[in-house]
This record gives sequence, C-alpha cells and structure tokens, in this order.
Amino acid sequence: MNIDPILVTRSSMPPFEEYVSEIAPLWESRWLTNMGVKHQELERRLEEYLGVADLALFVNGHQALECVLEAMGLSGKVITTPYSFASTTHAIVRKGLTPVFADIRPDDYTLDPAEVERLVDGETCAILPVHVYGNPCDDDALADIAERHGLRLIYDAAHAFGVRVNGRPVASFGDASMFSFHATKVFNTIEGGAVCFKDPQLKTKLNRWKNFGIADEENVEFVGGNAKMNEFCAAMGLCNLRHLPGEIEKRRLVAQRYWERLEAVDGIRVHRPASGVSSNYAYLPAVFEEGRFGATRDDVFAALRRQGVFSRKYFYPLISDFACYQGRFDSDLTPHAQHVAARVLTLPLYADLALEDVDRICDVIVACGR
Ligand code: T4K
Repeated sequence: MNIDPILVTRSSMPPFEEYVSEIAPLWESRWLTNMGVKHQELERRLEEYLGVADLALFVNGHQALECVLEAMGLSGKVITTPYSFASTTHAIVRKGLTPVFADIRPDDYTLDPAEVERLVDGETCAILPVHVYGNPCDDDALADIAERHGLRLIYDAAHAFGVRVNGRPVASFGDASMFSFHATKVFNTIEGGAVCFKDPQLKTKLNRWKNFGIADEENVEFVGGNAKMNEFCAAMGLCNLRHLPGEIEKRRLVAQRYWERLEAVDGIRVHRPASGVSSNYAYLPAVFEEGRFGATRDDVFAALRRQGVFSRKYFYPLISDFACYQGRFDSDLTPHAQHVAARVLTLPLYADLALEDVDRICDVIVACGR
C-alpha cells in the first residue's frame, strides 16, 4: 500500500534508457527544434494512431487552440461551455473573440446542443465544445447546427486523446480538434499539443502561424507567434506512444474498480463511458449530491486530504465565475454547469495507481456519507 501522498494524476513515462536512445541522434545532428525529424515522425505516427489525414504539432494545447482560431480568421461570438479548464475560454478571448456560454448536459457534462441552438445569432461565427473528461460531445447534433447556420465547429479535445465513438475517432469530428499532450494527460510529450483538421490548406497556415508567420527566408506572411514543439518533447511522444495501449488498459482497471466501489452508493454519481465509446479513462469525476449522500463535496475533499489523497475540483469554479471575467457573465444562466461544478471531485486516476489504494480512497469516501 502507498503511504506517500496520492495526487490526482501522475505522468506516464517511458523507460529511461528508451528515451535516452530516442534522443541520442540529436547530439549528432544538433537539430533541436523548428520541425525536425522527431517532430515529423511524431506527426505521422499520431495521424495513424488518431485515424486522421492531417495533424499539426504545437508547443502545448493552449497555443494549438489559439493558433487554429487565428488561422481560421474568425471574428464575432463563439458559443462554448463554462465547464472546462481556463484555456478554452481564454483562447477565445485572447484572439479577440467573444465567448457565449451555453449550458451542459447533466448526464455527461458536455455542451447541450439544444442550448447552443438557442444562443446562435447573426454574430456567431463558431462553436467550441469540450469533450470534457474524454466524454465525447454529441457531434451529430452540433455538426448539424454548425452546418445549418454556417458556423465553424472546433473541438477542445484536450482530454479525449484516442477516444472513438462506434469506431469513429473524435479527432475526425468538426472542422478541427485540439489535443493536449501536457504531462498530466493520458498521452504526454511533457508539454505539447496538436490540432487535427479537415481542410488540407490549414496545414501550411498553421505551420506558419506557429513560426512567426514565416513563409520562407524572405517572406513573412502573418503576424504569427512561436508555438513549435521541440525535438526532445517529440522524442518523449514517440516513446510514450509505444506504451500507450498498456497504460490505457491499466487506467481502465483503476476506473473499473472505482465504478464497482462507488456506483451503488446513494448520492454519488460516477460516469461510465456511454455504449459504443472506447474511452481513454482520462479522468474519474464523482459528483456528490449532499442531500442523498450525507456529506458535501468539500467534506469529502477535506477527508481525503487528511489521509494524504489530493483529489481536485476539476472544474470548479466555472470559467464564468473567474475573477478575470468578473461582471461579464451570469453563471445562473447555466444551471446544470453550476450544479455539477459545486459538487464534483476528480479522484486520483493514473496507470500506476494500485487497486489497494483505490480501495482505501473509496473507504474514506464511503465513510464520509455515513
Ligand atoms: N483545454 C482543456 C479542457 C484542458 O483541460 C487543458 C489543460 C487545456 C485546454 C490546455 O492544454 P495545455 O496547454 O495544458 O496542453 C493541469 C494541466 O496543467 C493542464 O494541462 C490541464 N488541462 C488541467 C486540467 O490540469 P493544473 O493547474 O491542475 O496542474 P497541476 O500542476 O496542479 O498538476 C495536477 C497534478 O498532476 C499534480 O497534482 C500532479 C500531477 N503532475 C503534474 C505535473 C505538472 C504530474 O504527475 N506531473 C507533472 O509534471 O492543470
């Protein structure tokens, strides 16, 4: 049994020697960044793994999202969810666009298409849904709304690496999807991210936007930034990708144990992937309905901490309640998101988490409700 603190996640890492042999050629070539051989190889391997024709790598998921919004030349309102990490809305705002928050569905916490439809107006240019916790959004309904109103559909798929719905990769949904390869993600490149996209012309644009807008040595086409993934991060990705199926299987066993222990407890809601979804088991959100469970989310959070278990309140507070957006939004307009944010805890979940530790965590949680 683990007596060290248990954090909400723990980075997956390849064997040290494997990484060393992957980076050894960089000492020969001295080519460390700017879309080198590791970068090119990782792009190819990720296109294969994710089942898409086109993908561009980035220094992180957030820059990938900003770049794709920029490369699409959007202006106006973007309908999105307040139930996400800061990055989703920050990318919209930082690109001079106006976020409009629609509510989530109470069952899987993804953007509710009916709410999106209600909020579309003449200034709307795009929809930016999030496959939160890796739960796939209702792409059929959202794509239909986007098509009928002439909107771009860009997914924040930061949590949904490799997820498929009835065999269809989520990476192929919408006009574009952003993935995060941060250290805390199912697949990591230390820091990193990618955009998958349908329009093949976006490849050149994205590659220029992420490299100062440079087209060639004497021609700078856009006012771009620097968002390139370096060779050491790409090498980490090549190694981690080889071990990914085993890591996901270990995560599945951990998630399964949580479901078995918590699913039947009155007042705790743990979400299993819907039928037809091949999950990556990225997160384990548990929602505590205090009236039925007998303890609040904050009671459980504190009880776990006393035992050295550091769960997290992903995603509390709602983005619409952040200090930096004070006075701009009204969270009462997204009541389902408000309800879940006040009651959710994401429990520790990573490939190396021992099942005995899951049992210990569940014992602490169940005891809170008695
Ligand atoms: N969209 C969505 C929906 C996202 O969730 C995110 C990122 C993004 C966009 C943007 O993607 P990136 O630009 O990050 O690629 C963490 C991650 O930093 C962030 O990537 C992630 N979402 C978010 C949900 O979680 P924090 O502030 O909670 O991280 P931190 O430092 O508290 O770490 C959490 C736990 O992870 C630690 O308790 C232990 C573990 N950990 C952390 C680090 C840094 C490791 O095991 N290894 C590590 O290197 O944001």
